[in-house]
Amino acid sequence: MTNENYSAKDITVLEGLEAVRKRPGMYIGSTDKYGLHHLVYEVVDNSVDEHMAGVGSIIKITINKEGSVTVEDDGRGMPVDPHPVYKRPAMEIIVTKLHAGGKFDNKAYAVSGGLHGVGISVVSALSKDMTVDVKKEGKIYSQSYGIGIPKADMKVIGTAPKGEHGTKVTFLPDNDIFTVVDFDFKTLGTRFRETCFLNAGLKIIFTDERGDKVKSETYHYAGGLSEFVSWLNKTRKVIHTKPIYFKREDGNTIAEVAIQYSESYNENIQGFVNTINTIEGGTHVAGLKSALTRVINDYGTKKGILKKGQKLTGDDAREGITAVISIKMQDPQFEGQTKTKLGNGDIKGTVDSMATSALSDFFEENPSVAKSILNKATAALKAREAAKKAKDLVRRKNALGVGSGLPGKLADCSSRKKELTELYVVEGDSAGGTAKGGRDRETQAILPLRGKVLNVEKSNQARALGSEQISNLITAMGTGVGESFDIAKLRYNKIIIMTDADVDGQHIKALLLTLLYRYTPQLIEAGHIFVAVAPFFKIKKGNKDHYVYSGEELKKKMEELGGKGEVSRFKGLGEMNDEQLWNTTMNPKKRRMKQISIEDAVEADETFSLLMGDAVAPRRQFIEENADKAEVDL
Ligand code: 1YM
Repeated sequence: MTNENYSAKDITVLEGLEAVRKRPGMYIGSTDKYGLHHLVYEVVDNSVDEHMAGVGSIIKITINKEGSVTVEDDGRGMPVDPHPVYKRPAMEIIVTKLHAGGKFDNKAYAVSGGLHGVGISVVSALSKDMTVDVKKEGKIYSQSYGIGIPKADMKVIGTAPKGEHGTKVTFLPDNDIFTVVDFDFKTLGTRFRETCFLNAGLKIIFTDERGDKVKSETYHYAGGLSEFVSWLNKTRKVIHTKPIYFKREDGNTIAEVAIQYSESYNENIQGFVNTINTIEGGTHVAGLKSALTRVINDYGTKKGILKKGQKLTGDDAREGITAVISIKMQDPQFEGQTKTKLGNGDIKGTVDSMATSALSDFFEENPSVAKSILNKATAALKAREAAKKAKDLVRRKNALGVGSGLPGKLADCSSRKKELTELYVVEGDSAGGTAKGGRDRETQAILPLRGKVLNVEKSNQARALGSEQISNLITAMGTGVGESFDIAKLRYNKIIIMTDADVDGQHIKALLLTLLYRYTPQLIEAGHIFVAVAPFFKIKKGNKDHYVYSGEELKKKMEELGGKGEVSRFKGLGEMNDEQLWNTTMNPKKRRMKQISIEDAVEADETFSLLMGDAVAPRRQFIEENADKAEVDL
């Protein structure tokens, strides 16, 4: 069959994929970086399903020199026999028909299915080229497609060595559809590592052949979720060596959980549903949290560790926890800003009761671990009570005096239309002064922060909230933190961090992002957090000033200006006057800003706990590996 010569039944096939090309967002979320990477996950999910079915064990993924991606597995090989209804090879139907129906839908084991879970036909519809090679029963079958249309019939192109079987898919994303077509090694690598942690024993070999130097990483974890939690805790001092682990089933729902407490003061619980990272949490995470609070309280009361009437809050019980919960279930419903929050109401109770029984058993059988966890939680409770006493004292003082309760350093804006307002959090009093002079008073508020921000990785919540800068920031934002967080109380639409472009500025930026990620992650998820981008150079030509934001832009601009112009480098915000700061960094019509995503914050946090945490060996390794990089890029 050629492109010019297809029959009536192929037309319906085309209509299906036509819909995908018309509205790609409906199938893969978007046509930006997110959607582009989603194509790879969609193909890899097929291979992971094979591993889950018990057949394949190695997946090789390669970003090829010309920008295409190859995914190769050692599973059974996609079926190639004629489809009973379409009378075409099954491979062709799977790759060219949206939601290949009939017997192909009965993949009972297939739960990796992705957030969009749309299948390989969507990838082929959105690819300029795609080739599928299948090794099966001694033969190698192959067929190529362009935007979802077969270029020719499936052919046997060789013999497969005895006992070898598997599927290899190579595809080149369509640059008419996607706004960007270059794959990011780190984004993909993070996902593949996660996939291997969630599928113990699966090996992924990931190679990037684009650069001068070929990059390759192998992910393979026999320990599964427990190893995942240990990996997440690699920079922390743990209070029990072996993670708590359990796996329970209830009807069609399987829950697998690993938990390990460290001396850290933070909580890091990651949820997965059918191997999809539920960044916004949801009912599975809620169920685990409620079980934890109950079991820890019950154990503490029963053993007399908690006095009569003493009760741990959820925050107390989770101080220093690192946990991963992975559930497999039928028909997950995703909600939330980024559709990464599990909504199925019944799952909360299911997970709660599974976790309650598993954790109670564990505590009974491991009293020394239970005791360390209770010590940690009661210390949190005491710190919280002490902080409350101090806060009440301050509150009483405020009640006696006048004022709004807002920090004295805050230069507020006048508009009460919240959607228009912005809070600039500025490093240093002097830059704060400049920002106050340069701002739009109606919509822009300025909060100067003096000196270093406290490292929340190394202090508990009470101490953090007791620090002047942190309490100023939280008060100015208005939302509160932890269990009393309320996004409706947010006082500004955008919170913009503005620091110098030097190492100190990077450091303060990382500290602030870590703080926001740990204490108010909801603000990041909802897209309220930004980082201001200050210019790097000023070019003076005649009486006109031009600002550029990188060395590359400088080169381009200088070429544009015919090589003439006097270049000066901005070192800090303080070097600019009010007007310059307004023109380059604060004027909403001209400024550059980076919206912070949870991934950015996670990265800042990981880098941070590495640099500031207790573990020495990984810190040394990180510094050695990054010694050639001038700064941590955020
Ligand atoms: C690099 C991408 O697609 N591997 C793959 C896909 C399938 C199978 C094996 C497979 C599944 C089944 C039986 C089954 C697919 N099968 C189907 C369909 N790798 C990649 N490996 N035999 C082989 O599910 O029963 C769709 S994909 F439709 F046949 F089930």
